[in-house]
Amino acid sequence: MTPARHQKRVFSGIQPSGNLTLGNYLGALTRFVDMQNAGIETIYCLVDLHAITVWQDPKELRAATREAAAAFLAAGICPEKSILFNQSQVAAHAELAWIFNCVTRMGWLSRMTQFKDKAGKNRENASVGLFAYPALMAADILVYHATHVPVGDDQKQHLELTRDVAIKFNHDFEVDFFPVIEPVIEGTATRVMSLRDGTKKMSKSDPSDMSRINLTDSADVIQKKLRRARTDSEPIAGCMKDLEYRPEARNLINIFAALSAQDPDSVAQTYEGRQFADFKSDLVDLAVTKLQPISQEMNRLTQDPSEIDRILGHGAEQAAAIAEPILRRTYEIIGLIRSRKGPSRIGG
Ligand code: AQP
Repeated sequence: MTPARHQKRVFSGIQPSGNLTLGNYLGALTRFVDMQNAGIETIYCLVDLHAITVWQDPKELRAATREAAAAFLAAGICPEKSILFNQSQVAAHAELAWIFNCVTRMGWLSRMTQFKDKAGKNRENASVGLFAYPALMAADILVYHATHVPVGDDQKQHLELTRDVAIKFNHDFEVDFFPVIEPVIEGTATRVMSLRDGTKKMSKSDPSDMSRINLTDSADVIQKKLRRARTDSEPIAGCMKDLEYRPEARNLINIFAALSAQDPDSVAQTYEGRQFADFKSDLVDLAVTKLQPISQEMNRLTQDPSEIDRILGHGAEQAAAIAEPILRRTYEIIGLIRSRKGPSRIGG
């Protein structure tokens, strides 16, 4: 349970590890905007330190970070209502992550399926950062004493680890300091699947660009990708239960439902008995109508990188002002002496 003394505070992040996808948009960004507009305190972060757990070209990383910031803004994140910044500008994330590396157990990290997936067969060659990724994620959240974390379904295991870190820290040092967070995994599109394989998550690092819709895709590209999206030869069934063993069909119906704010069963009912060609043509119209204003706004915003940097810098100052006292108190609890402010700490 979240201790009552912790006020409700939302934190979440997205890696600037490539073009943001429809999965990031439906599973995360739209939820971020909803929480912001519900008047809750919201802190959103481009987690660039997570992105470098696998190789990133420096020039592309900088561009992807600005582009991801533009996606947040274009999707409706407002810097006057939410704190928006990139992780590496607030040193407290990395500092608390080291402490959490010493709280987290090897066994916990060894069980993380994302590490297994991303490291693949060649684990010996994976970075230590990729292995320790969930401890940094716990630090991202707990350095703000965040209580609620909206994410897609794939992050569930990492959030359970964040809870374990908070519980172990509080137990080891006999304090009630870090909140035990609530994952917020809600909506019809908590796991958007690849357009090429309905059993695999849509991911920005999938080698096939045809597997995903990027938020920067033009109307023509969206049309091409959705028309070529894998389906089966059966007509559409009238309810989701009857699509249980048809993952590609389920995925496209779920995407339609999420984009049109409908229940998946009512979408299935509307198209019952029809072939996928008709359905896909309506899905293209819907996706283009919803996504084109976002990509156009992203395009406009990325023309002015200094304005994006200004927004991120301002957000980093606000974020550091919240994180610094929490980090300072963490040091005290552990017994680490900290007698002066860090030289380059923003807002500390
Ligand atoms: N396919 C998805 N469906 C629903 N939600 C998704 N998210 C990601 N993919 C989907 C959610 O987006 C948020 C940010 O995720 P991330 O980019 O930081 O990392 P990820 O989950 O590893 O996403 P990717 O696209 O697969 O990135 P890469 O390829 O770089 O690893 C999270 O809330 C996530 O759940």
